[in-house]
Amino acid sequence: SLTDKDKAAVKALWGKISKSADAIGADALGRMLSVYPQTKTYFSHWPDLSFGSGPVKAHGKKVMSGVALAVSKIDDLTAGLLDLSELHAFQLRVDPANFKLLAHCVMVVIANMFPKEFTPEAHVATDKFMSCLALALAEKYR
Ligand code: HNI
Repeated sequence: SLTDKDKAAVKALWGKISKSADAIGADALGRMLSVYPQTKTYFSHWPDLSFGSGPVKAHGKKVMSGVALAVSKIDDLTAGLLDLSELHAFQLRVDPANFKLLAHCVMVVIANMFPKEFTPEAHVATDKFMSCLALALAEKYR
C-alpha cells in the first residue's frame, strides 16, 4: 500500500500535471483502445472509437475526473471509489483486468507529456497509486 512518501509524490506530480488532465485522458483512452483492441467491446455504442475522436476525448475527460477523485481520496481509495466500483462492476460489467491496461496507458502518456516531472521517484509512486486505484475499482466485484 501507499506510504506517506508515495502519497506526497503522487500529490506533487498531480499538482504539476492536472491542468492537462483532459489531454492526458484523451490520449490514454485512445491508446488503450488501439493498443488493446479487445477493450473496444465496452464502447461499441459510440459512433467513433478512433484515436482523437469526439467520444474518446469526452470520455477521457470523465476518466480523469475519476483519477482526480482518487487523488483527493488517496487516504481511503476503497471508500472513495466505491460508487465508481459499483458502476463498473454491476452496471458496466467491465472485466477488472482492463483497469490495469488503462492505468498503464495513463502512465505512458504522463511520461511522454511530462518527461521532466516524471522522475523515477514520481514513476514508482504513480505506479503504486494506479495499482491501488485499480484494486479499489475492483472492490465491488468480490
Ligand atoms: Ni470507466 C464510465 C472512471 C477504467 C469502461 N469510467 C466511467 C466514468 C468514470 C470512469 C468517472 C463515468 C461515470 C459516470 O458517468 O457516472 N474508468 C474510470 C477510471 C478508470 C476506468 C478512473 C481507471 C483508471 N472504464 C475503465 C476501463 C473500462 C471502462 C478500463 C473498459 C475497458 N467506464 C467504462 C464505460 C463507461 C465508463 C463503458 C460508460 C461509458 C459511457 O458510454 O457512458
